[in-house]
Amino acid sequence: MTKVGVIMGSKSDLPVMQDAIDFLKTFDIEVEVDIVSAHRTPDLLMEYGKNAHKRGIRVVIAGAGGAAHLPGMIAALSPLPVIGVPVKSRNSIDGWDSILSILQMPGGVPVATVALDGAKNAGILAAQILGANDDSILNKIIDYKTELAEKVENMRKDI
Ligand code: RP5
Repeated sequence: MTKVGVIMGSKSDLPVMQDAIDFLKTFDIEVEVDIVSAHRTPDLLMEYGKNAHKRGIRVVIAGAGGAAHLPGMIAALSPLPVIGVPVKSRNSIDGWDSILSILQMPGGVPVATVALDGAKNAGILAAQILGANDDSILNKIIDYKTELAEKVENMRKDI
């Protein structure tokens, strides 16, 4: 079964990253969750980046705060698409450090970066990447977008 790998630099990132996990679960997409620290477990980072695709993972969502090297290093090592989630962590100045560390990748090594603490969008984007090649997921995305539009239509009726 196709899997999304959700990794983060610390358990302290989990409250943010949970939004991606929860979204993917509503789509019945298998999620493998782990903690991989670029700076504190560099050997694990190397192992994850080189091998994630060998066990069925097809998209990686990586979240980290502060000097956030995890998404970029996974993108350097892995053939998989990597979605980066900047996290406003306790060691972050104001979030910009994490945003820029994840966003400003050199040409050739892309990380699709979502908004600060924007893990839900990372989950949606991962589902859309899988949905490009899986009609059942694609149809769930279509339904999800219909629901979004209905919510706004209800707001318009209530105002
Ligand atoms: C980063 O440092 C982690 O991704 C986390 O956002 C931040 C703080 O980590 P802890 O001190 O909470 O373990 O590497």
